[in-house]
Amino acid sequence: MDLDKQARDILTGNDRGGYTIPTRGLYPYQWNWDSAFAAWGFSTFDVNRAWTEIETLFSAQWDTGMVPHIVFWKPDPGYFPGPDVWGTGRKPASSGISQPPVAATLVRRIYEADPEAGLARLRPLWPQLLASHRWWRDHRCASGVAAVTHPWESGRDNCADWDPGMANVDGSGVGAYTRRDTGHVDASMRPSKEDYDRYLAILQFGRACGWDQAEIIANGPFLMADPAMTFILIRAHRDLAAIGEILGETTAEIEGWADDLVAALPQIWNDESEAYDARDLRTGTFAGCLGSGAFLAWLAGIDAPKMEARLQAVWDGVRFGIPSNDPAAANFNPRRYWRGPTWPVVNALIAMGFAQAGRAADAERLRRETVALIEAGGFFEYFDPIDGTPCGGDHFTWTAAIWLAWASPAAKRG
Ligand code: 2M8
Repeated sequence: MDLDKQARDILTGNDRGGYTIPTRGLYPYQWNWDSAFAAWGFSTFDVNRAWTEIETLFSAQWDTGMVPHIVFWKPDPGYFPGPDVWGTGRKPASSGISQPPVAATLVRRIYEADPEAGLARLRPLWPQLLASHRWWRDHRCASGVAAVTHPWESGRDNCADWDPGMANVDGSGVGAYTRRDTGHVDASMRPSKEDYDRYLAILQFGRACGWDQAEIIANGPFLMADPAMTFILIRAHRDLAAIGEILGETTAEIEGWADDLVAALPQIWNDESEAYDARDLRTGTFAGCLGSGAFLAWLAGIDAPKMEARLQAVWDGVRFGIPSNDPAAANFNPRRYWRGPTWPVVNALIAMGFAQAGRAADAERLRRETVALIEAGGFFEYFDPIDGTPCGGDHFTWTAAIWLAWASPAAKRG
């Protein structure tokens, strides 16, 4: 069957009425950055539905400005940890952390694809987007670059990048619980029990302090500077400023937020590995990891000539796309989620950066390699970057979305 049609069918099949789930079974709720990608995909064939996806996500925004990483619209016992475990007391029920703020970047694209239809939808979103960016600025960028308070906040949950921070988290007292993820996909592709204990310990700290951000930043069990989040946020601030210009708003403050992040980048430059690197903000320790996070630099308009040779080695070390970890690293695992696999959705973001930097050949190579994965394996959550084996969940929303908006031969790439 035609892949464009299959991708559209996946988006409409995962539509739960105003919001899209990432995939049935494994992820039965609305996820923050998945929804922004879903909207980008919808915009290729139903722009009204694209705007609705974003509006539904932002309708769950907290009064603090935070857009939660999961919105639990309808109870589903098939996912753990659910709303009772998070205990945020919000309506609609949601988790207590956020996720990469790709919304402004993708909203700008959705608007530009059809400005006439978009203007009336863009205007009411402006204060919501602005409040969410201010939240990032106030609560995650106080020490310079963008930090994450939980690996799940990074969206690149199980990356080796988080190992130094996770090593300091005591997961021994979290109590008994039953995981659901390993009932949906092979346990060898998912995080270990020790990882889950620590994820829960961090969650329980947040819950115990009533999700008080000052307390979480000052004393929480996990706080790491994240290159990927920093690059995504720089790009998102610039896109938000461009949206502000369209709406006739003042944007100098937002540009200032982006400039401040750029000025803080030396904080996450690891001289030893000659690359941007995640860093434990409690101890100062670098993760010593090189993967897709560092290679989002170009998305932020950052040219990194010193990282060039490393990029080529990591990319040439696999066959398909840019991997989430260096294939030469001892902790590289091509199938365990985020510890080595390649993610079509991250490839799309990196390619956006390459295109912006005038690296058309690199953008095209990344697209072709991603197309090869999807053509042979289908619309899976992620893939083994060496032999192309499809991994994780099937009929996956963000893979279908980036197919339509970027990878497909029919996509209008701008
Ligand atoms: C994965 O994360 C969730 C927790 O948020 C999980 O494993 O249960 C990550 O890949 C994340 O980036 C993604 O948003 C989510 C849904 O696709 O799945």
